[in-house]
Amino acid sequence: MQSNRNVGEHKLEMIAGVLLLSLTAVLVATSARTAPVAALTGSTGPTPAASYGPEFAPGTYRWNKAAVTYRLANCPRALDCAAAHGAVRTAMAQWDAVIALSLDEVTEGGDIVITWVSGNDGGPTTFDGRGRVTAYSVIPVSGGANPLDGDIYFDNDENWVAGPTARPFPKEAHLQTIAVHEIGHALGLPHSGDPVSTMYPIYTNVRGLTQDSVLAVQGIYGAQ
Ligand SMILES: [Ca+2]
Ligand SMILES: [Ca+2]
Ligand SMILES: [Zn+2]
Repeated sequence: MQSNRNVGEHKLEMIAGVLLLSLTAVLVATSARTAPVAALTGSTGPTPAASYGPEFAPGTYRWNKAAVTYRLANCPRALDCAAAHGAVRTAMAQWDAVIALSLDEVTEGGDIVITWVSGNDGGPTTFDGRGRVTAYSVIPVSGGANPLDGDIYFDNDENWVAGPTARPFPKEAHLQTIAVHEIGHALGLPHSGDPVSTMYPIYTNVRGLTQDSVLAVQGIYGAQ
């Protein structure tokens, strides 16, 4: 997820497998740099290459199992840990409620590992401090075979909030909204061009799980 300080927006972002070793991942990373969302990126200011969204159909990359686990590996600096974890669990539950794939929390291991990191102190990429990029997630390009598949990283320098948010980004970053978007990627969804969609790459306010994204994910895993 990414942002622009001037217009108070942030662009939802992901890692398109650029750091994974498979040929498939390399192809994804290459196509990502020419994805349609690049134009949107240009309209909101300078953007690093990694910010461009993926270019693939929903279902191209998916988990090859009926149950996927997730683990909250740590806590953000700016937000009470229980509130932060609650926001992510709520986001997870929204997806879990609509698909045949089950998403279960674990305290060790886990398919989708969720971590708050600062700068270059962890994860496959470097965060940029308060503002701009707020989160990355890894598309499950290996179907779960690669440990990085599905992992989600939140920028620990953002001012994460749970519940209502009153101040524009980057003064506040609404965790549940960003988590819902990133989990969509972790399940294999690309960006959407529809500005109201969960998977639209630019965020301006609190957003939930939208019907287009529900239908897209049900197309991959089947309805609950
Ligand atoms: Ca940031
Ligand atoms: Ca993983
Ligand atoms: Zn995104």
